[in-house]
Amino acid sequence: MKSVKSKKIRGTVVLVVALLVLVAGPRLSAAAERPSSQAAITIDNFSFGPQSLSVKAGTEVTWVNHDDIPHTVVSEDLITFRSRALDTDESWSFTFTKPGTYTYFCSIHPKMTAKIVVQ
Ligand SMILES: [Cu+2]
Repeated sequence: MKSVKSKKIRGTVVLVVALLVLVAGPRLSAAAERPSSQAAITIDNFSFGPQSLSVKAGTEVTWVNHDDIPHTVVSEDLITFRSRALDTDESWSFTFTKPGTYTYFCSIHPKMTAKIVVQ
């Protein structure tokens, strides 16, 4: 009789573990897809601040335009990232997944440049 009882307990433990995997599994994988951290860049008086920002791979960087004229955020190679024109107080985000140095500029005012260093 004792062995039947312990089998029952073992069965319950297996069931609980299986339920935990079912419930927690999708949440764990969703967490892995989310940016690991976040950083912000302010656009003010025709400049990006900070001019140079170091982040870890997986960081979501958000630019906010505080000027009263539109600006854009465009990677130097014109391909890696390219925002729409951001009006006053509008923001735009990009998640950097690969290490490297990303120089970018405003396509409306090309003298506005800055860089993101991804580690
Ligand atoms: Cu601009």
